[in-house]
Amino acid sequence: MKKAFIFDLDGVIVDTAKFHYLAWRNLAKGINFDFTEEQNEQFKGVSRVRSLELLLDMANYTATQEEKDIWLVQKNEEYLSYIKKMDQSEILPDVPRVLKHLLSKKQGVALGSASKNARPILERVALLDKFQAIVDGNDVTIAKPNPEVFIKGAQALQTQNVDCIVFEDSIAGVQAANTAGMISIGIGNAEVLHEADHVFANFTQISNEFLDHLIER
Ligand code: B16
Ligand code: MG
Repeated sequence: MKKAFIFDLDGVIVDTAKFHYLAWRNLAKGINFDFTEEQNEQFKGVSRVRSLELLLDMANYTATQEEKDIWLVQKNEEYLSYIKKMDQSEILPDVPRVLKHLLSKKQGVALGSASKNARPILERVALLDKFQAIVDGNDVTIAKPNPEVFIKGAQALQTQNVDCIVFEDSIAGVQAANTAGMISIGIGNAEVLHEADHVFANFTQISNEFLDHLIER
């Protein structure tokens, strides 16, 4: 049996939410807004443009299009300065073991991320060659919870949606997988991700036997 396993990036393979937070917080300081880590939770899985809109709403700040354009570039430049310092130690626990197991069983493996920086991040952590297809923020026109990103991943691996399994840390991503008719596996808090078919705190909780069960079903 051949299935396609589609991985989200931020919060599933690496924890880059902390870098997004630092960059958004510095930007918020410029408009005298104290952006908290708790507020940053709402930015997970959300596109860069939509994140800025959310931040401006929170700060109750009406920006011109010119300001928005400048800030989007500024935020990304600061984010990239953190990404440049990443290495393999930033890969979340047991992700390499799961990838290795799936590839040893000749399964399809793809990335499905909202980030426009997915490729440089995978390069930094030396995982780029593990993915047979990469669908990221540069390839999609409609953001999660729309299933476009995962449907494109399935197409790239020439696999039917019902034969796809998605690993996601965001509610919007789980909803996107469900809408596409794929198996959704939430990585994180079971209460937050209750719409997922299965939820695990992290990959250390996902056994090779469970992966085999998904392959054979
Ligand atoms: P960028 P994912 C998402 O990645 C992040 O969770 C979200 O916080 C970020 O705003 C978005 O990518 C866009 O990222 O600014 O790098 O294009 O979780 O879908 O892998
Ligand atoms: Mg994510």
